[in-house]
Amino acid sequence: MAVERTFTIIKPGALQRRLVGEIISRFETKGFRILGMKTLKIPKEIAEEHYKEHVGKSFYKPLLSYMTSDPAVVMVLERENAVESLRKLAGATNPDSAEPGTIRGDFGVTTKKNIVHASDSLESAVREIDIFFNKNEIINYSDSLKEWY
Ligand code: 3AN
Repeated sequence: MAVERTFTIIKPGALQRRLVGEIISRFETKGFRILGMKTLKIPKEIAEEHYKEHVGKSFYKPLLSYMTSDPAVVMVLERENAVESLRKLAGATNPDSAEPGTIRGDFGVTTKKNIVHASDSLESAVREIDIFFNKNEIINYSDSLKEWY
């Protein structure tokens, strides 16, 4: 299976609820390498670019307002089959439908303010990483754990 990069936003609600460590821990234990990570208050124009496919939908304005209200953590993650794997880890959009054991299933309370974003395709991942990261903020590396034994 191919090694891929994907993109996640740990959304403002997760920071407010002090869930960031718990969520990152799930990424790591699932074997994702963290290639890039930063905290930022997402500027409105960036949120608009990221969510442009949802312009005009009923939840678009509240979504923008939520995503720009407080800081979020954005990350570039890498592993085999990263896009599908992260979507599974995140769970269904509606937390009531999300399976227990998924991030949204375990911590999500409302669809409107769900707590993580995960790219839905390789194409989206490339686009979204480019929106949020400069090239020099992404560090490419491989696992060197064996050297420690
Ligand atoms: P996902 O994040 O699972 O890919 P999308 O891309 O359909 O889902 O929606 C983007 C975000 O918009 C969701 N994470 C959620 O916060 C919000 N959203 C989607 N559908 C609804 C809805 N029916 N009601 C309220 N908010 C929604």
